[in-house]
Amino acid sequence: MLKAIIFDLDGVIVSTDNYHYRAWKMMADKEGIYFDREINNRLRGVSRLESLEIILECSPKNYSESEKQNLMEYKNQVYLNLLDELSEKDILPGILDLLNFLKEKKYLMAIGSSSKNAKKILKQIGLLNSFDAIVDGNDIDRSKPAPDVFLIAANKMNIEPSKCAVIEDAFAGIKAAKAAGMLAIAIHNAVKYQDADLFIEEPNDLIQYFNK
Ligand code: B16
Ligand code: MG
Repeated sequence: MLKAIIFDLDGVIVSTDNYHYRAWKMMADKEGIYFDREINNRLRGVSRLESLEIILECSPKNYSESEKQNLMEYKNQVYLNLLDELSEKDILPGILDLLNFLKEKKYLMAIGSSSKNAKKILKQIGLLNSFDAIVDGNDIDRSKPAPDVFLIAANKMNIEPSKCAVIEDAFAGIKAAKAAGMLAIAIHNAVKYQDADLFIEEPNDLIQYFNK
């Protein structure tokens, strides 16, 4: 019997994925590196450094560790400036109804995000105090597809992993949820991947599922 639901943040609760794209695109253009939305899709759920390494696959130049640090800082600064535009209006459709429904049904709820900016994002959209646990990129050494972020969230809620479900928009996140021994629910971009246990088109589908 499920007791807790762990939400991915970027791409599930709010579309910061487009801000990541715009910030990485500015960095790539500055460096003369080819970057498009298809490459951006590979960055979903993975850490900032791993994202940069994927983008640098298109560059003939070898970047030193300090150059990589500078590129990541540049990207993050652009990204943080873009995040200032975020507000409650950016919460994706159906998410608030789903959170209210789960709360009413007494499920515990957590955030499991690879982002080091997760708390800033949650504050901007007014959801910082809506979860029983928040685990983000600052709490982990290995990002998704490693199960760590979700296992720490389960531990913080004091719930066994097998009693948790994860809602994810990224392949790396679905793999991480499976590796954690949790029910993996795919939404948006992640529905392409067969590994998930449940596929939903919108948050309301999950309300229907729990009401069955
Ligand atoms: P940051 P999630 C992830 O968030 C993003 O999907 C991924 O594109 C990004 O590289 C990662 O956070 C790190 O973000 O640079 O803000 O630390 O989907 O796990 O909520
Ligand atoms: Mg995501």
